Amino acid sequence: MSLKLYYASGACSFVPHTMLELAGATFEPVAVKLHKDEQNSPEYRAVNPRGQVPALVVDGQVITQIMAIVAWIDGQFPESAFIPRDALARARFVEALAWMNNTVHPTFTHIFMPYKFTDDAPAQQAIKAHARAQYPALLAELQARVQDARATGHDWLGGAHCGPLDAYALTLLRWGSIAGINPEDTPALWAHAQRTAQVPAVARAIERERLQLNLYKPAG
Ligand SMILES: N[C@@H](CCC(=O)N[C@@H](CS)C(=O)NCC(=O)O)C(=O)O
Repeated sequence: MSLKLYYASGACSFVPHTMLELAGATFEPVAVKLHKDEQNSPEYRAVNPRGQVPALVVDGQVITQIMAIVAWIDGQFPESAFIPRDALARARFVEALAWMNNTVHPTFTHIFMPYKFTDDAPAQQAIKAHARAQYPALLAELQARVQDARATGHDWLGGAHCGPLDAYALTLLRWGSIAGINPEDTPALWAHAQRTAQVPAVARAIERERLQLNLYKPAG
C-alpha cells in the first residue's frame, strides 16, 4: 500500500500526521507551504481541488477532510485503537472530534484568515475581533474535556491512547498562542499539550514540521 500525506507545518494536518506516526505507518510526507500559497498551485489543486490540507492519498485514492482521514487511519490500523469500539465511547469520540473540527477550528480560521469571509477590510477586522473574543471560552471548554478525562481515569482525550483528539487539542491551543492567548491561561490544557508533545511519535511529527508549541508573545 502506498500512503502520501500532504500537510502544512502547524496546520490541522498535524492530526493525521501524528496518527500515522503513532501507528508506525510507512508514508511519504509532502509539505505544502501555505504562506507561499502552494495549496492553490495547479499541482496541489489536482490533488485537492479545494486547496486545503490535509489530503491523504491511499494507492492513488485521495481522501480529504479530517473526519474522513481519521476514520480511514483508524480502520486501517485497528491495533492503534484510535477510536473506541464501545458504541457510547465511540459516539463521544466523534462528538469531540466534530466539535473541534466544525467549531473551534473555524473560529480560528475567522481570526487567521478573515479574508475568506469578506472582501471588506473593516469587516475583516470586525470578524477577526469577534472570533478572537470567542476563542478563550473554546479553549476553556477544551481544558474541561482534558480535566474530565483525567477525572475519569483516562490519560488521553480518546481514552487509553494518545490519538487524534490530543493532537487536535495541541494544535488548537498552539493556534491560540498565535492569536495572543497565553497557553498558561489554561494550565491543564497546556500541561496536556506538553505531555502529548513528549510522546515519541508525536515528537517526530513536531520535529518534521519544525513546530514551536507556544508562540505567545505578551503585548507591549
Ligand atoms: N474541513 C477541513 C478543513 C481543512 C482546513 O481548514 N485546512 C487549512 C489548514 S488548517 C488549509 O488548508 N487552509 C488553507 C486555505 O484554506 O487556503 C478538514 O477537516 O480537513
